[in-house]
Amino acid sequence: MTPTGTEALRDLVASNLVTARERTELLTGCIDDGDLVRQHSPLMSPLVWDLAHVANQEELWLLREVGGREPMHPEIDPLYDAFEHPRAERPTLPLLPPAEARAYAHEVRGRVLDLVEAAAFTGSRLVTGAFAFGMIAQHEQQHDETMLITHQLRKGARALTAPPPPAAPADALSLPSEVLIPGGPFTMGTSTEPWALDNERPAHQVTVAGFYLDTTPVTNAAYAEFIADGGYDDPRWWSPAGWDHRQRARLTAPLYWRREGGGWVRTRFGVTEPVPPAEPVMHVCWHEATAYAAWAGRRLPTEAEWEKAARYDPAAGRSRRFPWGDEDPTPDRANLGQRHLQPAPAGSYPQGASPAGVRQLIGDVWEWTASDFLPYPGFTAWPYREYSEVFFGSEYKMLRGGAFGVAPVVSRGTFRNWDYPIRRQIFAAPHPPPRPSLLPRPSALPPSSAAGA
Ligand code: AVJ
Ligand code: FE
Repeated sequence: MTPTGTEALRDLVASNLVTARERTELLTGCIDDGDLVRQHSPLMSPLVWDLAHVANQEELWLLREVGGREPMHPEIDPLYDAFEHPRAERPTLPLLPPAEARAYAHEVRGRVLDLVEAAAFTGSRLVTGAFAFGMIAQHEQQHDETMLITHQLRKGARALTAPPPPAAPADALSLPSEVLIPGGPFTMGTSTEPWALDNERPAHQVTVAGFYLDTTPVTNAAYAEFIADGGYDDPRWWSPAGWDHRQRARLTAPLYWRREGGGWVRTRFGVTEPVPPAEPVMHVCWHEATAYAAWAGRRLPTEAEWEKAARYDPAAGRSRRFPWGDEDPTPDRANLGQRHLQPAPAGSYPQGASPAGVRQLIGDVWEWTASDFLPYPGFTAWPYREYSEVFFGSEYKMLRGGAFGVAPVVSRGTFRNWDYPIRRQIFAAPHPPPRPSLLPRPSALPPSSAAGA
């Protein structure tokens, strides 16, 4: 995504807006109106809210801010302001019904495409490099992932289908189990990526000690060993807050897992099947990920460690956009964009490996890190405080790397996601904890606050 020239930017903007809308239409078109207005979980909005919210944000930022147009329906703005109404309350609001929400989204989009035709992408900071347009394409895709999570929470017959990912490559089982990420300084964050969001900025130097990292995500098989070994019943592996939550919420296995016969089955997008052993584990909260890591004799990586492993190229001595280099994601490098409805087996995507040989850092599953959501030194909220700044603090834990449901436009080595440590509905996993016992200099471990320090 390094476009030059106005025409190239126009094409880039248009294609990203169209791709996002096709996905929104898929997610909102494969179920009936009842399922669009129903709340499938108190954690999530009704899907029809996401649809009109996406359109409303597009109208606010592109038609009003950039285009200087008058509001189309100012009376509906408060309904779709995420800060006015928590998700649990949204079903009780006088929301636009499905047909009207679709018409509103369609109307906004038509006017936006007219604006793109005439735009020069120079002048204000908001339009330079088409930032606001990229932000809105990313926003729609982020809500598409949210809608995918809602689909997974929804009870009932399968509505979505996609081909499975390719089988694991022949060398997946013979990879070294872990590799050394060398210690030293590296550049974290970015000041140059044109569509990077405020919390990814600015680029700054961070020093991490050397550490070992698994070459693949944690598999269902490995996680099932933790369960079989009594991991959920042993407070030794859990932090006090984690143990308290495990007791209260009666956690015994990842969300969607159920014992059947001698093994485990799980339900995904309306289909129940045996848990596939080689697939990366998902739907564990930060407390479970942390406990798993402790049981394995490890800990979760800090956010800085994760980003160094994913971006730093020791040969060139610099941080790159992705584990494989600076080129955009392609289907042979990463499982992104809801092309499949599941992560690929551990050891997949050799073309997407990092310089040290770590696979699947980008795509497949979000990875919980040990770090809190903190601003980088020199952070400034832009273009709105409610994207990142209001969430900074120790309440949220950082997720990195993106899952199979993350679109390429939202995917890069600097992208930062966050959620509460008790959340399990997201497509997240404990990949890949360093092994402190193998560290070259255990005393030199970074403090857990190293990220963004
Ligand atoms: C970055 C995924 C935490 O969904 O709450 C969507 C993204 N921000 N609309 C969220 C977002 C505003 C955000 N996350
Ligand atoms: Fe939003």
